[in-house]
Amino acid sequence: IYAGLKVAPGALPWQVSIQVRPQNSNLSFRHLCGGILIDSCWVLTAGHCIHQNRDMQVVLGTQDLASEEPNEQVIAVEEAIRHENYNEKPYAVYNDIGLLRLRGQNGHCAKESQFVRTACIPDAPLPDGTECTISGWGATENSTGSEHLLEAQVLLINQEKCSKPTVYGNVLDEGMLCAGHLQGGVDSCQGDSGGPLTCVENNAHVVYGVVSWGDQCGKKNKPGVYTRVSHYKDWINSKISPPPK
Ligand code: 4AZ
Repeated sequence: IYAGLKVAPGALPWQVSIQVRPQNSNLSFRHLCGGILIDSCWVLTAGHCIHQNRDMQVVLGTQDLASEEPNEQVIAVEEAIRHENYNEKPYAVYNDIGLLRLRGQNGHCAKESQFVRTACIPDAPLPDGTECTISGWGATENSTGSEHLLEAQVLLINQEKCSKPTVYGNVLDEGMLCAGHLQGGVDSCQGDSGGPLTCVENNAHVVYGVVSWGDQCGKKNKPGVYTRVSHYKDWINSKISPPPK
């Protein structure tokens, strides 16, 4: 996060760290991406964060990646699902969304606490200029990553403004949304991918976007691009609660 501030414990209880370990290796897990707890057994993330054939785990309720904290929960990933139409182009990533199913029993995986809680999926579109929160352990203005979870406030930027030739031109589709500050400075960055952009809707925090891509970080006229969660609501529900056979 560029221009971020440290997050208070429990302030963003849906934020997770997605960690990987190379196959056939005893090396320890390392942070790869952010993720968002949307159900006791499901984490929403970016499609580009999903790597098959890698041991994956998620850490919930954590602030500081360098130390073990009393309120953290470490849970193995049982299944990683990337959107069927995920498509990485040199200039943009399409359908950049995925889900991780966590290890557990009878629909219980993460244990809800003051530090671990699900975020809601949005119902309605939010207007241009709405202030929302981004967070993660990714790159900052002066480092390739942060040990401590950071957050920043960004503004939603509508598709028309974000598709101007001086911004992203015609590469955006309806599954993407822009947020940031066109003057630059405040932004998500590498390592924040897959993490939340949450906005307050009817007094509840809704996960409106997933950190996806952008032309570098914090640059003027190059806001962050996020996967538009409302566009994928049916896809998410079809994976989390498939119709009974
Ligand atoms: C990345 O490389 C990345 N400024 C993530 C977010 C943004 C740019 C790049 C948005 O994962």
